Amino acid sequence: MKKIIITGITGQDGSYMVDYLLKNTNHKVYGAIRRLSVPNHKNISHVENNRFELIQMDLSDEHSITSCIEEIKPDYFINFAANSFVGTSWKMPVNHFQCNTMSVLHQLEAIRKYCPKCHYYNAGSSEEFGDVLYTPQNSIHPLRPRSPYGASKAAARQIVKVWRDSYDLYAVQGWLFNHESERRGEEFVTRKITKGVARIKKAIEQNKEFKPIELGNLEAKRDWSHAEDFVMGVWLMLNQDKPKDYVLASGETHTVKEFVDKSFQHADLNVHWHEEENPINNKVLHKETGKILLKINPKFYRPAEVELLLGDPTEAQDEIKWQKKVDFDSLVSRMIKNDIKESKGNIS
Ligand code: G4F
Repeated sequence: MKKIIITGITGQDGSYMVDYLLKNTNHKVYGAIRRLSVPNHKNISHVENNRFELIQMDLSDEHSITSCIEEIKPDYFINFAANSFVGTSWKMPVNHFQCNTMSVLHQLEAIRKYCPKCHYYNAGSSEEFGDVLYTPQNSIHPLRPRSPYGASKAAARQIVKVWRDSYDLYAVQGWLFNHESERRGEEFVTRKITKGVARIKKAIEQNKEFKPIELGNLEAKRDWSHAEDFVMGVWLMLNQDKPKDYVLASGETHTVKEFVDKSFQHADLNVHWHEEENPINNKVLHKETGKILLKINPKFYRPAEVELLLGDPTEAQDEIKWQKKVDFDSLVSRMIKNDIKESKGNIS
């Protein structure tokens, strides 16, 4: 039985990865968790399988990384753990480099010493492209990050490349464009929107007061996919004859505003936009009651924004036979349906 370590197991990608591996392989999966005072295991609470085991590993602690790798000697190591919220990376940049960059170095060093045949994956990001030079972005687009988060991932990419080239390791870092789901954290814009729309729908139905959703830049364009499609792509990237980094993306781009519109539409709420020259004054109003459902709060604007992301997944489609299954409309529909079901009268 092969052994796989996954970090970030309680997050969106880690939890979908463990579901995918338990269903599609016979391998043993070790889910690495960090002790927290308030445990958050919601995304893996459904996993019951004797091929799944939780282990303790803290990415900020080199010793804990090295000792897990030395003891288990995994055949695969999938590093999904990261500080992944771009917005906070300006507030804690050092922490982002420790978690997203230095820990990759410690993981690769331990793999080199104790299990050099291990296939290693580190989660890369379209944020590495940043201030894009052309569209759509592919694997030869230069790295021009616009945030400490993007810089930390771009630096990790260089480490993965150098360790691959220097020690002949099977080490890869895919460029994953935005990927969302019913398990997405609520600080990311998609889940913030779908949770907010579900909360407001419930309040309107119960004739209760509610607070509008507050967002920042609605004109930013993102290439959104479903996370389930991406974990399949990561597994493909890990199982080729030779290691190579691929772009995973839907190949479509939409503004945050379009995501908002689609969310209200799937929640069956009739809305219209009140738009002014200064976008800070834009609002979404409920057609029937005239109430404000969404407004802009400048605090959610970023010091530097990546305005447009659009990925070119052709190489992944052609060379590793990766295909997405969930389109933009189905993604929003699934998230909205899930959040309406979960909202259960929580209208504060
Ligand atoms: O959902 P977001 O926070 O995701 P972002 O920054 O694109 O990063 C995500 O995707 C990356 C891949 O491209 C990952 F590497 C990264 O870890 C993460 O998963 O923001 C999306 C867009 C941004 O342009 C942001 O300015 O939405 C805009 N936005 C507008 N109002 C907002 C808000 N973002 C958030 N989080 N909250 C808002 O209120």
